[in-house]
Amino acid sequence: MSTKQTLAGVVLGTSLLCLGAANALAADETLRSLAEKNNIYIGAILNSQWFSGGLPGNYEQIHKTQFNIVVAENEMKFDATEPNEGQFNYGNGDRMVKYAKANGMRVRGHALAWHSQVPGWVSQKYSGKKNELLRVLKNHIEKVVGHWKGQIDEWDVVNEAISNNEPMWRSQSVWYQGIGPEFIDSAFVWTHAVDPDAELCYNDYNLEQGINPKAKAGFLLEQVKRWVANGIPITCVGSQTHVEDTTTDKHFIGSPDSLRSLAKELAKLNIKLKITELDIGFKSGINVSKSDLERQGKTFREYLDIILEEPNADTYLIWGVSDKWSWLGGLNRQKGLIYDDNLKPKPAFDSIMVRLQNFEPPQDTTKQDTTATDTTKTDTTKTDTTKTDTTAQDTSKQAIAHLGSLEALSMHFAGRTLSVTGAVAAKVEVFDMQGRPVFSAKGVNGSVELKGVSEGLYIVRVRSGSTNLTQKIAIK
Ligand code: 9MR
Repeated sequence: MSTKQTLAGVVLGTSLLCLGAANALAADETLRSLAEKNNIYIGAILNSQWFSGGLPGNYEQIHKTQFNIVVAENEMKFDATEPNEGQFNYGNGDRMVKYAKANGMRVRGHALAWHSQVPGWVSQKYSGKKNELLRVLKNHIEKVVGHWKGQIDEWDVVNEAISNNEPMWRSQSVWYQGIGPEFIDSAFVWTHAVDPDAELCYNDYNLEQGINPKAKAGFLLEQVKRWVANGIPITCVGSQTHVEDTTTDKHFIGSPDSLRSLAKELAKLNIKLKITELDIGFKSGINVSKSDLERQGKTFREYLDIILEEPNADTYLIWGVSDKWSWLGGLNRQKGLIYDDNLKPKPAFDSIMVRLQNFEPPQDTTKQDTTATDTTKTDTTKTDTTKTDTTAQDTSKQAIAHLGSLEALSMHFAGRTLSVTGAVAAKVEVFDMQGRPVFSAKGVNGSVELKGVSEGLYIVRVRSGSTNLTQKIAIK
């Protein structure tokens, strides 16, 4: 058992004891192993200091042990990847991708079209020149996305394009000023054309502050509806979720409930919600008490619940590892992460760990399997990985009749070999996480090898008669 886990166990005290010692102290349990059991991604950025070798060795050890998704704090942004026109710099990004692959992690790319961290040459040469800006942005996307094609699982294609106050497009942006809001549509189309397998997100902050038309997320929802209706290849919304605990009576602006409402609205559009930059900071300068840290842990847990419980939510990514290396000081906030200055787990770490240990997927028999009729849709099967899905056409009675003397339909994996029991001449289909078919076999009795399916997460669907069984799997 690592020192970190021992400490976490000590800090947890009585609440943990209720869970039973064997469960709480399982030797190899990490956030990562528990996230994988729950079919979600949990992650933290690689801080910029990691790229210059400025972090202690236990930082990386913690990072790769506890997390299974990674994003670079600054190293894939426009100013880092194309500091001068046409001169591309992929060194740091390549290092991160190599690290991620070596440690079996999913990779986020952040960010392609953003008003900030755009190098000076863009506005100096091309401010207000629409055609030139379109050319520059298209070329940037084609080169950067092309360089990491197949290696970056999801891109923040557009970041922070909505203004903070009254919801409208952010006008202080070289892209918006010169091109208009259609730079967003174009960025998605260009990215998809280069890497059609990547998930493509719109990413922004303050999305946990309500979905009414006057809130930022309400405005965004209208845009997402339009993008979907127009065939713009967006697959996800990233909620940065930089939250402040004010320690006043009204502790938080925004709430997990609001973000959950956004997830539910996005599900109707078959778009995923991801938490991409979570931190829950306190105002700088105040004394943060033990109970403040416990409340912070509870809030971390409440945001995690959305990812565990909403079928179209799969990612919980924290904007930093330790409070020692955090951007929050620049925002006049402090102590917003789950490890303290000495890389020791905080109560927030424990809250997340305990929740992952105890989460039971809801026994929800009314869940709709959207992959059954439309393979381009959101995966709504995430939390329902073991049950027979008989809901697509309310076929439960037929399913029971069909099963007759058969055992219940089930599937098991050994490497790439899928064994099906309880089925006669089953149809086996495998979809990637965007719902695209990657493998299919008919007439399966017993087992089948999933040939040609590369490493990654997939949804497997087995159909036998009128019975469907879907399960999320990781091919390693
Ligand atoms: O953490 C990043 C910090 O090191 C940079 O100085 C800053 C510059 O804009 O960007 C920070 O990351 C931001 C992210 O890229 C987009 N969402 C807000 C993040 C925190 O500011």
